[in-house]
Formats: sequence, structure tokens, C-alpha cells
Amino acid sequence: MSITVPERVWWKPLDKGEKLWVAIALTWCLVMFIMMPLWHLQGKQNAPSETYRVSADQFEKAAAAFITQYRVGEEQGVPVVAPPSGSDIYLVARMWSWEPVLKLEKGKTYRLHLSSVDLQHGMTIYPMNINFQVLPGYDYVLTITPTEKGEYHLICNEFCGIGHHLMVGKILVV
Ligand SMILES: [Cu+2]
Repeated sequence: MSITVPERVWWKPLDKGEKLWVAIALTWCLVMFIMMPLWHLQGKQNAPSETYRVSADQFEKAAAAFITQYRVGEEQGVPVVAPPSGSDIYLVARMWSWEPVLKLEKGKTYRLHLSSVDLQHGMTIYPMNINFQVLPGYDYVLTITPTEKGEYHLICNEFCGIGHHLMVGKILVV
């Protein structure tokens, strides 16, 4: 068996079926292209635009002050904090824990400051469909309003080392 040389002019005009598929693909590309800016303006699940630069030290200090001020207990060595509604609350991600346990009130709005003090983590609020990247050096301010009572687990979904699977935190909504 030998390799045959391709025809000199190998391209052919598009036939009807091919033209149709190109048209469908192009239309879909344009729809997606338009949806991106549209969703940014209309969508309700956008990442927050309120972000600050912060050092690990600064963030840890602010979180420690917050924890001392509103501490109400402890759960497996992690402080439980019940902040007043409408206040600024802090959540520290580090290898391999979330601190503190936040005790929040249903229907009240909080400004959640989220940052990591070592490397990149990911915050999933289980069983909600929420997933957020947590980066060192940045203070992300998420405006949150819990709508249902219950116990929510925070799970790290960004591989962060040997203890990654143990990185589980908690939010209590009362
Ligand atoms: Cu992690």
C-alpha cells in the first residue's frame, strides 16, 4: 500500500449541508458573544466588583479582632461567631481550615470579607450551588443574605495540599 498524493486543488466549494452548519455555528457564536456582556449587566450571579488588596497579616488581624468581638463559643477548636446583622463579617481560608464558624440570621444581609492567608482555595457552600475562588492578597466582599435556616458546610474545591480533603468549615443560619 502506498501513500497517494492529495489532489492538487483539494478544496471544493461548500455544499448545502456544510453551509447550513457553518451558519448555525456562526449564529450560536454570535449569540454567546452577545450574552457575555448582557449577562454581566443582567445576571444575578456575577462575581462581586468590590475587591481590595490586602496582605495576609492585615486580613488576619482584622479577622482576629472580629472573632474576639463577637465570639459566642467554639466547635472542634474553631471559634463560633455571631455578628450583628448588617455588619462586616470575616472568613479566613488557610491550609486546611475555614475560620470562624459564622452564625448568621436568616433574612439579614452581611458583608462577607473573604480571603486566604496562604495560597489559593475555593469556597463551595454545600449544598448550595455556590463556588468562589479565594485568593491570597485580595479581600473579596460578598454581600450575602441567607434565605433558609440550616447548617451549611464550606468545602474547599481548589486542591491545596495534603490536607485539602479535611478543609471543611461551617455557616449556621438561625
Ligand atoms: Cu483549600
